[in-house]
Amino acid sequence: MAGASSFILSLLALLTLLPHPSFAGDIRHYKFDIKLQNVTRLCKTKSMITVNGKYPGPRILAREGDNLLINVTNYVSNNISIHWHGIRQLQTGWADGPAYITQCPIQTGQSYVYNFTIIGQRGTLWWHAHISWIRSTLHGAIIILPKRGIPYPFPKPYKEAPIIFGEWFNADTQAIIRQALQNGGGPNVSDAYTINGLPGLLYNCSKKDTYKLKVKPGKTYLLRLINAALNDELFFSIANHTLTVVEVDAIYVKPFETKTLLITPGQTTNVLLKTKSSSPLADFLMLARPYATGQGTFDNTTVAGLLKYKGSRKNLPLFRPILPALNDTKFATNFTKRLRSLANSQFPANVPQKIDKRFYFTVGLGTNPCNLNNQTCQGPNGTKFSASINNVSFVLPRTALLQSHFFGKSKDVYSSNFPYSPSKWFNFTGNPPNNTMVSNGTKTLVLPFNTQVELVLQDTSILGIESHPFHLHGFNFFVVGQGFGNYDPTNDPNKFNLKDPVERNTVGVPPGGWVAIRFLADNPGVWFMHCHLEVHTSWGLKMAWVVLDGDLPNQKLHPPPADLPKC
Ligand SMILES: *[C@@H]1O[C@H](CO)[C@@H](O)[C@H](O)[C@H]1NC(C)=O
Ligand SMILES: *[C@@H]1O[C@H](CO)[C@@H](O)[C@H](O)[C@H]1NC(C)=O
Ligand SMILES: *[C@@H]1O[C@H](CO)[C@@H](O)[C@H](O)[C@H]1NC(C)=O
Ligand SMILES: *[C@@H]1O[C@H](CO)[C@@H](O)[C@H](O)[C@H]1NC(C)=O
Ligand SMILES: *[C@@H]1O[C@H](CO)[C@@H](O)[C@H](O)[C@H]1NC(C)=O
Ligand SMILES: *[C@@H]1O[C@H](CO)[C@@H](O)[C@H](O)[C@H]1NC(C)=O
Ligand SMILES: *[C@@H]1O[C@H](CO)[C@@H](O)[C@H](O)[C@H]1NC(C)=O
Ligand SMILES: *[C@@H]1O[C@H](CO)[C@@H](O)[C@H](O)[C@H]1NC(C)=O
Ligand SMILES: *[C@@H]1O[C@H](CO)[C@@H](O)[C@H](O)[C@H]1NC(C)=O
Ligand SMILES: *[C@@H]1O[C@H](CO)[C@@H](O)[C@H](O)[C@H]1NC(C)=O
Ligand SMILES: *[C@@H]1O[C@H](CO)[C@@H](O)[C@H](O)[C@H]1NC(C)=O
Ligand SMILES: *[C@@H]1O[C@H](CO)[C@@H](O)[C@H](O)[C@H]1NC(C)=O
Ligand SMILES: [Cu+2]
Repeated sequence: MAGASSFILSLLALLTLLPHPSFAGDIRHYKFDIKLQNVTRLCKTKSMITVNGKYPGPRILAREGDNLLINVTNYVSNNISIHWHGIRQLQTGWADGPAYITQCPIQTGQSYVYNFTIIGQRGTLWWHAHISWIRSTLHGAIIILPKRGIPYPFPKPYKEAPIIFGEWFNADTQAIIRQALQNGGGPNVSDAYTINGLPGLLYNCSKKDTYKLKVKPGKTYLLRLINAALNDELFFSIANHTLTVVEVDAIYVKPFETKTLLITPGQTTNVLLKTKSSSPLADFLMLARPYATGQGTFDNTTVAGLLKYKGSRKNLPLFRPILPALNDTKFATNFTKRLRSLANSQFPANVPQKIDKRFYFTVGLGTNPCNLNNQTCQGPNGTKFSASINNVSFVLPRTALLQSHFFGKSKDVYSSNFPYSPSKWFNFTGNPPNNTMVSNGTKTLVLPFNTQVELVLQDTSILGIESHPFHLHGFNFFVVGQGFGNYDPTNDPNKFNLKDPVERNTVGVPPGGWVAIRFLADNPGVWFMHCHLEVHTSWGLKMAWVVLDGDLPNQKLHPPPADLPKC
């Protein structure tokens, strides 16, 4: 007996010493040529940055365990980098993509091969440019099938369809954000939302650009929803149909039914759509429009797609779903509280239980002094809009953090003193302080390998309460609690769900409230964390974690690939 158990123990020890054993899949090559393409929507033609001339960009199809080699070549004048949103990038932070965090951008005429293996993940994710506002046109779906022979934990769908929500701007988004950052005001809003690149029939000059989902009666379809919009959380609903939510951010959830769902930029949601048992003599609109909580102006238009039953006639009556009010926080709260991990033996919820480090971050807007000679800026009271975490507005370095970290040259690039908790305490969700000026810096927080982290993100009322969809690179996290008002460190933890909380990579901080997340820092590298409303990221609502190597070989960041772009 003793011999057998010590044999098993040494086998286990051997297994942990081996490099990640999970690369048992295929090698998949993709070629991404970044080039300009003329695209016409709403009767406006725009020369836009695309991958392979496609808008939205090409779909990446892989299987859990596959090694992806994506050769990105930049044929446009802008610098480019691409992020594989939600892919954990275990030991391969070099392939994560945020510009000046894990890599310098790919310059004009250069190529970079993103090389990563999909370990322990399956579901819907997406890729997008991670530099300035280029992701408005540079994004696409990543579909990761389960390993061969492993079924979905829900009825096998008859067919699948990606539903990518985007934002169409008649103007160039680069110019929009450049101008806003210069004059300090809020950037111009989009002209339309899109489903798979199409604004739909509710906009002028757009009837022919309507996404159509053609279905058969009595079947189950898997819709892979992705919110690729720049600045807007969205409500989505299909008239006269109920959706069953089965997965978010490539993590299966306990299935539940809903007529309407909420999806923030950065999030993905898989739903089952069961069609009616016989062909109804009707067509059905699928609509999406914003959930908006801030005080700024926003694009309040509605994108429409059509659900059509095959073989049905023309000129059928058209039904329209009822969406929540633009500011329906009650609905948003109710919906997000229904999301629960499967938490079974096959798909356990490994929630960190013994927390090593606790952090409390305030997130919200703020201001910078106007630095325009002779002029007043267009932000609040003649200032410039800014945004911060714990009053630090993050300044991107000129070289990438990950290289600086790996080569031990961080001294002049970043500091490691990002505050654990707010430096100035006030009633965060009460009356805001008179002084709304923020500080700035390139500050990080260092975590030893395998630190169990708890982080509470607290919205502030500075320049108005607002929901912030927070995205963490390199990890999934568990959403263990959320509430309104100020987080109460004495009483709120008693209400945490440590059993089956939803696991994801992007979570909405409730407007005027807080959310508590937990993650295990088991992935060495430098990992960006930011609001996925692009305008807030641009204003500085971002920071980075530095996770140190562990002792074992499979706990260390790989050395950089030879073709890593230079600054
Ligand atoms: C886009 O349209 C412009 C103006 O019509 C034209 O000069 C240009 O060649 C077109 N570009 C592409 C990539 O088709
Ligand atoms: C990537 O694509 C570029 C452009 O086609 C090509 O020149 C380069 O050799 C490719 N890189 C690799 C590693 O295949
Ligand atoms: C991709 O990276 C792995 C290590 O993560 C390495 O073994 C492999 O050779 C790389 N592939 C290519 C084509 O460079
Ligand atoms: C769709 O829903 C509306 C409102 O609930 C209802 O009046 C109508 O009969 C339904 N139509 C079909 C074809 O299901
Ligand atoms: C959308 O915004 C415009 C301009 O602010 C406003 O006139 C209109 O009433 C709004 N529409 C809806 C549906 O809220
Ligand atoms: C939502 O908007 C409506 C109409 O614009 C307004 O009457 C209501 O007070 C708002 N509700 C909240 C919670 O802000
Ligand atoms: C919350 O969701 C449940 C389940 O769908 C529903 O019955 C209830 O009416 C919802 N409450 C609100 C306030 O939306
Ligand atoms: C500032 O304003 C003065 C008077 O209007 C003008 O002469 C000067 O050129 C301005 N300076 C700048 C930098 O715009
Ligand atoms: C702008 O200034 C006014 C008057 O000084 C003040 O009441 C208000 O709070 C200020 N607003 C902001 C956003 O700083
Ligand atoms: C914070 O402000 C809110 C809103 O004004 C108020 O309800 C709450 O009592 C305040 N909390 C404290 C601790 O003062
Ligand atoms: C903020 O300004 C208001 C009015 O200008 C003043 O009454 C109040 O005392 C100030 N509060 C602080 C904390 O300075
Ligand atoms: C950071 O703050 C300093 C001091 O207030 C200021 O001079 C500098 O312009 C700021 N930098 C950025 C990028 O906002
Ligand atoms: Cu935000």
